[in-house]
Amino acid sequence: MHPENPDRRALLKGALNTGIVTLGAFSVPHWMMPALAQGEVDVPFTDVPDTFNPQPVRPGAMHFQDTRRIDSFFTDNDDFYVIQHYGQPEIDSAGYQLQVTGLVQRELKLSLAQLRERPAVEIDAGFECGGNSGRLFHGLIGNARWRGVSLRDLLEEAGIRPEGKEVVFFGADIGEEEIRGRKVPKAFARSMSVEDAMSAHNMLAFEMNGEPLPHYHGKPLRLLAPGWYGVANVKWLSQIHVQDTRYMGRFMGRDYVTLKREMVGGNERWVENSVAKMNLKSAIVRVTRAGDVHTLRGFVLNDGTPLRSVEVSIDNGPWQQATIDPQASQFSWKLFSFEWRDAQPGEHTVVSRVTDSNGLVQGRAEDLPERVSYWEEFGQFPRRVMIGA
Ligand SMILES: Nc1nc2c(c(=O)[nH]1)N[C@H]1C(S)=C(S)[C@@H](COP(=O)(O)O)O[C@H]1N2
Ligand SMILES: [Mo]
Repeated sequence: MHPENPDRRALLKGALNTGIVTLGAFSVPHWMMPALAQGEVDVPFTDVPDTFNPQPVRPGAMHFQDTRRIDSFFTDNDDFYVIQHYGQPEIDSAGYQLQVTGLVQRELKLSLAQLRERPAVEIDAGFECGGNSGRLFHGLIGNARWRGVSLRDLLEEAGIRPEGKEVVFFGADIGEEEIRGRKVPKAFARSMSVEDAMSAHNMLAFEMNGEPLPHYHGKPLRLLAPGWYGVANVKWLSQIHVQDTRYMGRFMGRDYVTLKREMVGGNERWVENSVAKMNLKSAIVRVTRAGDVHTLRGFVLNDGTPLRSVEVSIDNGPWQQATIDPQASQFSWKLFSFEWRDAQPGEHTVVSRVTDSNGLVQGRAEDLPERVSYWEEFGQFPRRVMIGA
């Protein structure tokens, strides 16, 4: 399935279990490695009722990844979470055209074939919905290898005029919104500043994990903005428009808006911000046991700032270094693991925290600024597990 190596996913699935292999508990060839090593069992959490039961992806529906079963660096396309607000439009790839309009030297209209003729770029990137949370076992998440064309190159070809300030990305999905008593058709849309849009990492993606972009994930073309929350990654992209004002719309100004109490130049104020770049976050999502050894596993997401460390603490004990999966790259998720060797029977609290190279530390939820609404939950996530005798 993967472009360079069809066995790659199988290898990746094996890679996370190497801790077990090196313990000498047993050894099997990588390509035969099951999701869990033989004799390795999941240890359920006791804090969240284990009734959460994500279903296979279905047309039109929202889909969660069951993070308690994460066993590979790349999320299968069928398992990558799915969210949309106006349904999933069917776009005929043959007739598809991307428009680039507004404050540019030359407006563009490009077919998928024309886009595919441009030099291709690839990046491993993971993201989560801005509404992801512990209630959902953080299941609104995924990590994939994306292939497409550089957004910056395309914008340079169109030539942003000096008065252009904001780049708006419109999806082909249209919903009816009632605004001030009037029902109007509105496309899903998000915008970013010209500076953010011109980041070298942004791409217009037409492939996901070596396959044409699946319908649910925006076929035939989506924006991929590495380091941003899911909402910025506009699916079924149909138009890119450059303008000289902020773009106002539901998903910029009304929904996906985080309300926080912050100090603003010495004054305490309630501040509203669009959900934008990802906050520094880690969470433990899986605990397994093989013999005497328990393994804590989790993920880190952030805006691409390099990391200094990921640590875990057990029962409020000292922070101990976890190991980051070496496949991690700047914008991918970073899977981590920690071998817990002296776990005593009984119920325990386990928690992770991540620190980036600027010294920013993932804080405890109770130490973060007061926040209304569930957007951007990125505080530490203590979990409870029961260790058997
Ligand atoms: N066109 C369009 N793009 C969209 C959305 C949408 O409703 N319409 N939802 C956004 C949100 S809120 C999220 S979290 C991500 C989810 O991307 P995925 O379904 O590929 O995981 O898509 C974003 N892009
Ligand atoms: Mo989202």
